[in-house]
This record gives sequence, C-alpha cells and structure tokens, in this order.
Amino acid sequence: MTDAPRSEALFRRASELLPGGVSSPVRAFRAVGGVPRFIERGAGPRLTDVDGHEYIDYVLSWGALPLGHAHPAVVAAITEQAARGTSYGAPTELEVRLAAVITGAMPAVEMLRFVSSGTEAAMSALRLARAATGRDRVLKFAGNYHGHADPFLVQAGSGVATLALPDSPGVTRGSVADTLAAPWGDLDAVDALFRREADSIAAVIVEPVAGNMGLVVPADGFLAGLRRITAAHGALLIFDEVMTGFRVGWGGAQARFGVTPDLTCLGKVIGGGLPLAAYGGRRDLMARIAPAGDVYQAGTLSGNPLAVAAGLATLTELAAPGVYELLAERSGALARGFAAAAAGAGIALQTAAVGGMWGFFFGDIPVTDYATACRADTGRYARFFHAMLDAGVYLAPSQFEAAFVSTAHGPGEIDATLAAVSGALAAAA
Ligand code: KE4
Repeated sequence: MTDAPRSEALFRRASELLPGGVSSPVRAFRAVGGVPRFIERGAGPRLTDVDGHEYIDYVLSWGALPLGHAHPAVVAAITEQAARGTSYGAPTELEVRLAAVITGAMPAVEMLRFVSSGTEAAMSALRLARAATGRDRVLKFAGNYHGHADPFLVQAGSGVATLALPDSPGVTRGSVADTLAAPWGDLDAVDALFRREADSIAAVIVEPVAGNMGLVVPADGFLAGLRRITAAHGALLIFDEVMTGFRVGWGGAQARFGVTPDLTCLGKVIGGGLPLAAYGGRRDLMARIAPAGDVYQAGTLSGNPLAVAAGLATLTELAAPGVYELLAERSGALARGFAAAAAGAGIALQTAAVGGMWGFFFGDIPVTDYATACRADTGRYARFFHAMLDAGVYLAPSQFEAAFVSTAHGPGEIDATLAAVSGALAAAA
C-alpha cells in the first residue's frame, strides 16, 4: 500500500470538518478501503496527490473531463472570463452560444434550461413531466442514479449502490410513494407496471447507457421499447444523459442508439469540469418552464458565464473531426487489454466500452442489470483497485462506477496502464 502520510493527515482533519471527510460520498474510498488520496493537481491524463504520487486518471471528475485536466483551451477560456467576472445573475451571449451548440448536436433538445448539477437537471425534468402530463408517478430503474433528489433515491446506483443505501434515511415515504422501480433492461417489467399504473405514470427516466452500477450497455431493443411503451401510454421518456451526453458520441446516447426522448438531462461534459448542467427537450414541454410558462425552476448560478465558458471551450474541442473515434479506440483498447490479462491469469472478468467510457466487473456472470452487477466480486475489485493505485493508476474507488478516458490519454498511458494489470490481478487474487 503506497505511503500517503499527507493524505492521511488531511483525511483526519477533513473528517472533523466534512461528513466522511469528503464533499461527495464515493470519494471517501469506503467501498475499497484505505485512505482517499487528496489531490494537489491535475494535468492532462494525470493526477498528482499531496504526497507527490502521480496517477493516470480514469475517473476524470466522474466523466466531466473528456479533454483531461487543465486543457489549455479550457484554462484560457476560464481565465479570460474570470477577468470579466464569474457570475452576473443576468443573461449572457455565452449561454445563447452554448445552448445553440447543444441543441445543434441533439435535435431532440429543441430548447433547454441551464442548471448547476445533474441532480437539479433530473429533479426539474421530473417536475416538468408531472406538470405536462398531470400525472404523479415516475418509473426509474434499479441501479440507475439520477442525483440525490428525494424521488430518485429509490434503488439508486453510484454512491447509494456503493453504500448499500437503496432508500436513504430522510427520504420520506411520501416523496418516494410516486416512484416505481423496475430492473434495468427489463421491458416486460415496464410493460407490466404500465398495464397496472398507466394513467398515473408521468415519465420513465433512464440512463440510456448505465454508468452508476458500473458500465452496463443496453440490450438491443431496450431503449426503443421504452420509447414505444411510453408513447403508447402518454408518458414522457426522459434520457438522463448527464454521464453519456457528449461522452458516448457528439449527439449522446440518443444519437448512438437512434431513440428520441421527450426530455434529456445533461451535465458533467457540458461544463468542462465546472458546475454546469441542463435539462431540455421538446419545445412544447420546455415552454412550460418559468418565466415562459408556469412550472417554476430557478438558480442563482444557473448558466453562469465562467462555467459556460469552460463548457463552450470543451465542446469546441470535442467537435473536431475524429475525437470520438479516438476516445472509443482508447477505451476499447483498455477493455480489451483488461480482458486479455484476466483471461491469461484465468480470472473471470466482464468488460465493456462505449465511446469514451469503459468498465469491468470481476465475476463470470455477464452483467446486464443491477442484480447481476451486485453479484460481482467487490472484494476482489477493492484489492485490484489498490494494487493499480500503488502502480500509479487511479480507477474509480467503487465497483459501481464507470471508467472514462480523455483525449489526453495517449498510447503511453494506455500501455503503462495495461502493463500494470497482470501484477495487480495477481495481487488481488
Ligand atoms: P450531479 O448532481 O452529481 O452533478 O449529477 C447527478 C447525476 C445524474 N445523473 C447521472 C447519470 C449521473 O451519473 C450523476 C452523477 N454521477 C456520479 C458518478 N457516478 C457523480 C459522482 C458523485 O456522486 O460524487
């Protein structure tokens, strides 16, 4: 285990001031044990911790950094805007420009509202869906995570899955009484719920590629089936593309899989590492949002110019030809390399890669939903995580997260990462 005295000391102090010593649960390493590394800087594909240890980073701020850390164009955009002010609480041309880029990339997003987190995006999209349909129920999927707003903390993924807190204390029975959950990928279960509850379901919300139970790619027909069923029953289909938007392709999962949702949630990449998210979709729906319409939603820092400048710079770089092919090539090489090393060691490993995200599960059961994800060997994952960390590779500190790559991850980083896998697999046996 790497010596990390300064992280240890900081973690002790942080734990007196911040619940669990962190600003978001999954960062505390509770799922893998040990001391979370306090990061001093990021540069390109790498992080350096406060003890001077350097890591090739595959967390990338949980998918927010497809260009890697401190990309010069993003730093320049932030620096230039900061000198003109960080937030005005008034409209700016920058918001118009970024909204035009996003709606141009995602035709289903005819109009959007900027907010500051994916949580805000999902909770606002749900409010809008309820207002637009006059119905109360929302159907989500076990293992999908849509932020920490009460209605979604039912069989959630990500940190909730990691902490085995399917229903967090403080979430009242009333606030989840209108939340239905089905196994991800199971159209029969969705059909059955609609047959029973059709008139009360406002929307189905789904991660079109699951990233918060680990990476699980949708089975053929699943997303199209959701579109068919929701349309047949007058419910809205909400794609939570906070993680997949501009990550699995320029047009997100909706373009990649050819399924058009009514509403879309975005975050992470569109802010380029600063707090920016959005929800958007059909113009007739978004026209209901105040002040154009009667559905209230607001935010002090929504669309602030600093975050929008970072997002614009990021999407400008991602729009260049060949970027997504490069990201897919890198994540595919990692998934294939992990699979080959595991096969060579006689270790059962499930791997997957979609665009700029990839993932793996220890176990011989193909992972198709939350139930099968939960059967993965999380103990071996934890030991593998630390062996890779000691080898200078920073993976997600939880089995129930996805891994990412950036344009800054070159062949050198991929080769160095794969060179560490066999030794880490042996150490994790
Ligand atoms: P935020 O409120 O964290 O910006 O976004 C919530 C959210 C919504 N929808 C999806 C599909 C998401 O993946 C997320 C956030 N993802 C987690 C990582 N799995 C954020 C990391 C964390 O919680 O610290």
